[in-house]
Amino acid sequence: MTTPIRSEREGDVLVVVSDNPPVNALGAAVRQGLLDQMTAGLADPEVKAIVLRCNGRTFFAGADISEFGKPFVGPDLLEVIERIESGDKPVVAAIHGTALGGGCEVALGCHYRIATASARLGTPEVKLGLLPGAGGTQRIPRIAGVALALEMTALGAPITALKALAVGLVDRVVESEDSLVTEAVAFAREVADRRPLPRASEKTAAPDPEAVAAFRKANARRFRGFEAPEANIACVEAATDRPFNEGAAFERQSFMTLMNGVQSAAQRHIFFAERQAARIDDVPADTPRRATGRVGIIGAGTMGGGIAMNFLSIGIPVTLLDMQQGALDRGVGVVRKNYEATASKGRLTTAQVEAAMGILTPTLDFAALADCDLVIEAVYEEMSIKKDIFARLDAVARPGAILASNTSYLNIDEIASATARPQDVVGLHFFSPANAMKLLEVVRGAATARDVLATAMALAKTIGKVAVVSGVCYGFIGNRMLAPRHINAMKLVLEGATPDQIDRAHVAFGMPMGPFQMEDLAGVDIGWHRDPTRIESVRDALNAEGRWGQKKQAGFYDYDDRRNPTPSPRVAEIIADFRKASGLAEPRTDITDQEIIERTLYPLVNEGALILEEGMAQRPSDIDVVWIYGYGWPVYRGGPMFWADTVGLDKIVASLDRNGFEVASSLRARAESGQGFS
Ligand code: TC6
Repeated sequence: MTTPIRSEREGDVLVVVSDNPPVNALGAAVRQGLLDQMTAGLADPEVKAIVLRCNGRTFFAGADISEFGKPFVGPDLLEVIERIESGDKPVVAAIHGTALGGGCEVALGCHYRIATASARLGTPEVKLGLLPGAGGTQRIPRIAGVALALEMTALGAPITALKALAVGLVDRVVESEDSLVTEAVAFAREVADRRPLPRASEKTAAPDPEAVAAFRKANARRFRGFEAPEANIACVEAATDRPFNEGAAFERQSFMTLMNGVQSAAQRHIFFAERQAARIDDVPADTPRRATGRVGIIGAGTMGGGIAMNFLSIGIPVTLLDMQQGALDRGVGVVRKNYEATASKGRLTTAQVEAAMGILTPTLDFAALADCDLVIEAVYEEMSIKKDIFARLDAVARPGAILASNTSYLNIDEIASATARPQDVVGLHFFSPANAMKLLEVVRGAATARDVLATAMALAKTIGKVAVVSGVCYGFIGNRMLAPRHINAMKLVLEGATPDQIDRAHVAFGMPMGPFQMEDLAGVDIGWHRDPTRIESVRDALNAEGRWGQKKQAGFYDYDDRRNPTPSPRVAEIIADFRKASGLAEPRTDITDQEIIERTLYPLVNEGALILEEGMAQRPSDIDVVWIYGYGWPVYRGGPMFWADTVGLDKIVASLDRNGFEVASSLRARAESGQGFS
């Protein structure tokens, strides 16, 4: 068996090298190799000091996550780190790229650390529902104090090499990666005879109860529902009130509890699901990409402006087209205001704001789109308008330009039929606010060319989005699944649940907001027929009274000037009147949160199964990614399809049957065969 770990001699310094692409994950073979090489180096009388480095793009990026949840193959990482730290020869970690998780913990087990200026160190395990289980929660506070340890472990925030230098987590920083090995060897020689060896485990960490309390308070909202952050905090506290070995044992036990729990399984599922989503089954990874050096956007509204910011922020020039000067000016003004708001929080410099605004070209002239490589239409959701725009675009766009629509519901194939080049047409469905939301649904039309898809997926990554491919169906993946949730939430209201009760059940489940809060935010009037005399639903009745949502300070809730919602007595009356006028039964008072979840989220899962049956999503995990990044589904529940497995598909089918839903045949078949979605 070839080992990913080898060593080379530089005089009296042994350089141990890991070569385990793509990210030098610390899998079983790496751990064994490290143990062997360290043991040999420590035993060799010719070796006075050891340097540990990695080949490729990064230092160890952590434990090998794909090993988690499977039978363990030794040696474990603790043993490797213990061997390094307890040895009697100095070991210097030479860090480039990202020293993450177990990788950071290996580095902290070394006696010295030297890093390139661009390197970053971090313990992001909390994002996988875990904690740094190889001594990280015990060593970081001992070196850098409790406050930073909390940020690094419970928030999973990485730090730069310079910050690490300032707090003592690294000892030296070198400018360039080219000189890292030479400097590390020189450093190793410099410290070869220095004793005692600095061992992080031998330091003490001062308790800092104020920092812990302030940290808990500041992050209470962010941590809501998650188990791992609190476990990280408890371990960091343990570093301050017990000896290293006891703290490490506590850390180990807490790590195993998290590892065996559902939350971490869900978060690990999403880690891989997100990367898997980037792959399109029949589009090979080496498919050539088209140019995307200049982007055109049609429509300077909220959506168009938000989309533009994605490109401007990374230096891609944007031509922004609108039909009216006023709308164009407003759109450009909003983009500037958004950038300036970010700058006022210190997250952008004035120069960066001006650089972004400097590559934005507003225009009223369709012909100005002629030199764009990609044009994204973001106008009103009306097929005739979209077709008209695509016909005009077809006349001016250069051959080979990608023509995209940001439609959230409409048929991409019909839009493409307005052009003579349907192979160049694709849906790029951004989510609002488009500059911030991470999800991008890439809608694949019947004729969309493979290189257009490959380009869209790559571009999504460049602008920091997570892209998921959807087939052409009404609402694509996300909004299509949203529909049964909303329809059934409204049915429950007519049966006697209040909008507030339903929203609370969804928030308790872990969603950022419930269906009615979401309607108020998006606008209750979206899709309304605009005839105030035609009252066919509670929603019509709300709209007829101008209760269009937050923008009117009235929707399903009443809002104060700061947009704080309160349940609305007027809405309760509207619902009661509608119930009476429709001859519905007396309201029930026995509706529980469990019933709300079953009758709103099980139908959503059922719709997901239909989407898979029809081939509108490539895989169940893609659906999970859509819901995590597009709708704020709690990541610790792993997305609706993963969650469905944890509930049990048989239970879900039984509930759907009981409540009179038509169950997707594939869902029933999976439930009967015991085969889950993940
Ligand atoms: C831990 O350490 C616990 C310790 C306790 C010990 C007891 N394992 O993200 P990319 C794969 S927990 C396995 O596209 P980038 C990834 O799936 C771990 N595989 O690249 C992908 O595979 P694909 C703590 C991993 O340049 C490929 O590598 N560490 C791992 O955009 C490229 O990945 C973390 O949580 C892994 N640890 O970003 C760090 N990491 O090509 C997780 C990556 O087959 N990793 N892969 O799809 C990252 O944050 C990023 O990968 C990155 C590189 C910043 C290192």
